[in-house]
Amino acid sequence: MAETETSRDAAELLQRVHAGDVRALARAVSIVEEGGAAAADVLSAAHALRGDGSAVRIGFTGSPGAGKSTLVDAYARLLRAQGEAVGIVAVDPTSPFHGGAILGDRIRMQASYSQDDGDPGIYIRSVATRGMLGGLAAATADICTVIEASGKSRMLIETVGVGQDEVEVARLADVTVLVLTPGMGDDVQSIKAGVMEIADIYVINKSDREGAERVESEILAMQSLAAKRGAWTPPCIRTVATTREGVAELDAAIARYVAHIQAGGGLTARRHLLKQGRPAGAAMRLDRLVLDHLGIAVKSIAEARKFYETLGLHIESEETVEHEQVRTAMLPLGETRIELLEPTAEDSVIGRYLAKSGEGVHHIAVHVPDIAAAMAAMQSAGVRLVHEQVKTGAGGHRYFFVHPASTGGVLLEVVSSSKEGL
Ligand SMILES: Nc1nc2c(ncn2[C@@H]2O[C@H](COP(=O)(O)OP(=O)(O)O)[C@@H](O)[C@H]2O)c(=O)[nH]1
Ligand SMILES: [Mg+2]
Repeated sequence: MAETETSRDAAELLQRVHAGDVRALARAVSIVEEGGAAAADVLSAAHALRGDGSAVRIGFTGSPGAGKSTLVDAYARLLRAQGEAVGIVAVDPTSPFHGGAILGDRIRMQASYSQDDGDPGIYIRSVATRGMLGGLAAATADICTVIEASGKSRMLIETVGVGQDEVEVARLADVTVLVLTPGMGDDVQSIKAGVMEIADIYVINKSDREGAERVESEILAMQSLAAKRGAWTPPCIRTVATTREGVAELDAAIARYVAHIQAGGGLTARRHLLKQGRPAGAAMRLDRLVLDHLGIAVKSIAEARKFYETLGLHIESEETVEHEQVRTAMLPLGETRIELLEPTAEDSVIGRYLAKSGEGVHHIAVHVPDIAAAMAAMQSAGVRLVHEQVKTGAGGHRYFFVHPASTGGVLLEVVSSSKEGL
């Protein structure tokens, strides 16, 4: 492939980023935010430079006002004292770019490090969330990649959100910290199950206030009811972000979790995958694994099918899966199939996916003969699963999902047919 003008420019820009030029980094991030061809060049230059691995990405999520910014600020200081180079990405999907919340965060955080003339070991960026092409999570991941090219070893990602946004941030973080507070009406029971489940670590911030114990006992009660999530039980850390109490304990918990996923090959495998494009689970030696289908989220099956029909494919079966609020169409393609997914409700998994990320590949599915064995193998390898239980779908087929944090960013469905592996 011939080197274009822009890819040469991008490589040069990234060399400056790598050498620690903060203005070059700010420009590179802006180019990626804007999207388009120049963004693709900057990203591939960033991937090339990032070398051995990405930084450890730590997501902080929770309700507005929980103290996420204050906690990120306190944790960044601790990491700097340990000699880590830190990148911070603040994402606020509820505010326009120049809105009060984000600006307030930015001023406070930058004031504390005086980034412009100060510590080159830290870089802070706020991310606009309106009108992000390709979705917020993808854009945030790309911005992380560029910042990591400047040699940052830790990325702290702050997301404000209710529901889907927490799940999105978890997709790109290695470690997800869910920040809760005593009182404020956000009883653990009122937090959607899907949000609680993404936490690798619970923080009860504002523990200087009444009620920290109650929140903690609610979490413990919930954990004793829930199915055990592999070998890791998310710990509860109490903090007072304003005085930095508990921040060292949070750091220790994060270190334990990183060691846990590394022991399972998690982080290393993820890095390996990013670098080499090889499957993370190679060491698990799952037998007779075949590609079952590629799931593509579309607005309309009727519209999308036209293209596939010009390719000579045809819809073999179509059905509505009520409990998932999705209509599916299967198109055989060689040994495998394409599955078109059209939401039947806006507030469904696929509906929200479309709103966030637009049409595109939603998941890939592999078929295994023995699904229970496949799940056990993944659990013992420390692979992160979306749910720790095999579910039964249409036609009695059985399935579970592997979290994108373990696969290099793609939601992976593992399926077996009804009679197998029982
Ligand atoms: N009492 C108390 N206040 C805190 C604590 N952490 C943060 N705050 C305050 O809570 C408010 C919201 O904090 P902020 O970090 O902006 O929350 P965010 O919206 O989650 O990012 C600010 O006024 C903080 O000073 C804490 O541990 N204890
Ligand atoms: Mg904040």
